[in-house]
Amino acid sequence: MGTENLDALIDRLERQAESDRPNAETPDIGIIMGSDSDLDVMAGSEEGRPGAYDCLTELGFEEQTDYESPPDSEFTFETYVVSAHRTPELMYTYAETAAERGIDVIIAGAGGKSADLPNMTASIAYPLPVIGVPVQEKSLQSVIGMPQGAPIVAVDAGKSFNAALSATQILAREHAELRERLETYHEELKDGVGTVSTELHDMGTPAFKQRRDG
Ligand code: RP5
Repeated sequence: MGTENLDALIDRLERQAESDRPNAETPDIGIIMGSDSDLDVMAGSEEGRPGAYDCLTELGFEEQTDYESPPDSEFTFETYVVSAHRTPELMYTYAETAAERGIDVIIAGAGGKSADLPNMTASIAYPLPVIGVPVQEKSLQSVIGMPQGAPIVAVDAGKSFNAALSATQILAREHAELRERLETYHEELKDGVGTVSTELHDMGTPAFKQRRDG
């Protein structure tokens, strides 16, 4: 058995880079992760905390699953598994073709102690901004530990939701509509604290806990 699937994926990315599609039709954000075992952290899950997928869809982005046929939303993202150690050639191609493929920001997550996908992607894709997500606490140092001149922006372990917010903040510099969505999100967040604080106080601690715990 050979590496047909990997080779086909690399070819696909290279062809897309050469296709010169209009920027409005290409994904704005590229989400990559070292393994599909990172997906619950990177996308978000019912049992765990919400992730980048949840954040972006809440802000009105749609996932683009066909490069040639974008979804209706003006703002889109794509998702791939790209392993720095198992498929360095795929990591290289993804990072090198990202700008030509119309990606404006990359969110890259990896777990384990050698979480090299975010930092290597940042080096290869430079000057495209890369937001690193350490999938586990033990991945933190290898994600953020970049030498001077080779920057990466990173979030705390597991906080891919914040990575998506940061990516949207970058895009919002050019898109007033996204700025408004971010402001609305923040107002809702603030108001949620107001609601919960009032309810806790007015219901009293035992009744509040009972309602919360079902
Ligand atoms: C890292 O190794 C991946 O990002 C993942 O977090 C970890 C384990 O990968 P699997 O063995 O589950 O594929 O490179």
